[in-house]
Amino acid sequence: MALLPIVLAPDRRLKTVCKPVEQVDDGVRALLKNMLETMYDAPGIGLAAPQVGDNRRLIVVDVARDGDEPEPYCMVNPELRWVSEDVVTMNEGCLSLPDVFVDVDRPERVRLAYLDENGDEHEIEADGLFARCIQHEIDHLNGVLHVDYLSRIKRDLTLRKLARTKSAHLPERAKVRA
Ligand code: K1U
Ligand code: ZN
Repeated sequence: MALLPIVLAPDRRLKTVCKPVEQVDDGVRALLKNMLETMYDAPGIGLAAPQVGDNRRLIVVDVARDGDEPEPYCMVNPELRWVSEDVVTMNEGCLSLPDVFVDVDRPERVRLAYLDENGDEHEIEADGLFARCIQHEIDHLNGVLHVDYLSRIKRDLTLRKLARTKSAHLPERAKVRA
């Protein structure tokens, strides 16, 4: 297993629409495992493949509370099938935009279909933080960041500030190249 470097904004890899996975093979399973390890280490409650520089439709999520049993989900080609009319607002963070928190309105409940790490199909309903995190991660697969919900002027200001401070958030070994 390996910890993967997390791609920080601004970066074109975070603005790309990811490609569907055609076959859930050992390579995909290894990437999902490394993504889970990277997410727990960050720490975070979700992670999408473009955040580790891969452009396939893969996400991992675990919203279990500290001290509870982990509840990891590996999702391949996740697809929203239904969203509730009730919308809730939450202040969201993002591992690719450290220290940037944005109020985002999202449907409170969703139904989605996905393949697991064995290629088996699932259709589940999610609510609360689980639904929130799934929607945030699916946004990543479509090249959408939480700052894209801000007005253009606020988003541009935030991204410009991040570009200036980006090297402060990079691991030491990456700073020579940055
Ligand atoms: O995709 C990401 O950038 C991960 C992100 C997911 C997310 C956060 C908040 C709302 C929706 C989706 C994070 O995990 S940011 C870190 C975070 O929220 C957290 C970290 C430790 C404990 C609890 C939460
Ligand atoms: Zn994010």
